[in-house]
Amino acid sequence: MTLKLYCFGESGNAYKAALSLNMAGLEWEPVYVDFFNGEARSEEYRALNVMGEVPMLIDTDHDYHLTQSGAIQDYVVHLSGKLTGKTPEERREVLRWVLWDNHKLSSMAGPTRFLMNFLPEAKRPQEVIAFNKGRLNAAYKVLDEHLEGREWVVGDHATIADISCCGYLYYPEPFGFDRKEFPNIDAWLTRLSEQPGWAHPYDLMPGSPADRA
Ligand SMILES: N[C@@H](CCC(=O)N[C@@H](CS)C(=O)NCC(=O)O)C(=O)O
Repeated sequence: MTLKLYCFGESGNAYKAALSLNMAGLEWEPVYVDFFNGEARSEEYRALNVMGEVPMLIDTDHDYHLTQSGAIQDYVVHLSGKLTGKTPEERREVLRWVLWDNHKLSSMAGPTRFLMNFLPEAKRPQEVIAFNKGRLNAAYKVLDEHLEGREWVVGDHATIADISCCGYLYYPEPFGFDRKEFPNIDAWLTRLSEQPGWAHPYDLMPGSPADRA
C-alpha cells in the first residue's frame, strides 16, 4: 500500500489525517508542502486540489487522491476498519462530531493560531483575534461538557471524532487555549496521547516553526 500524505507540521488539519493513518496502523509517508512559501497555491498543487488546501492524500495503489481531513479520515476508516463507531448510530455520532469540529473548533483554532503566531506582529488583527477567541472559548466549553463522565467523544474507544477534535490542541503556540482550564479536555488529551500510534504533530509530520526561525 502506498499512501502519501501531503502535509506540514504546523497544520492541525493535516495532523488529523496523519494521526488517523498512524493510529489505524496503516503504512504511509509524509510529503512536505512548503505552505509558508505558497506551495499550496501553486499551479501544480491546485491542479491536484482546486481548493488549494492541505492535507491531501494520494493512494498510488488505487490511483486515487482525496482532500479535506474529514474525508481522508473516512478513507482511513474504509481502509483499516478502525477508529470508527460500532453501530450505525455510533458512526453517525462520529460524523456529527467531525462536522462540529470542522465548523466550530478547528476552523477557528487554525486561523487564530496563524494570526497570533505566524503573521508578523505588526500585521496581527487584534479585533479579529479577540472575536475568534470568544468563539473558540464557547467551543472548548462544548467539548469539555460533552467529555464530562466520558472517556471518548463517541462510544468506548478512540475514533476519528477524537482525532478531529484534538487537531489543534497539542500545539504549543498560544491561541487562547489553556488545557488546564478544561479538566475533561485535559484528561482526554492525555488519554489519547497514550494510545498506540499517537505522536505529537511536530514528530509526525515534517516542518515546524523551529525550522523557519
Ligand atoms: N476543512 C479543511 C481545512 C483545510 C485547511 O484550511 N488547511 C489549511 C492549512 S492547515 C490550508 O491549506 N489553508 C489554505 C487556505 O485557506 O488558503 C480540512 O479539514 O482539510
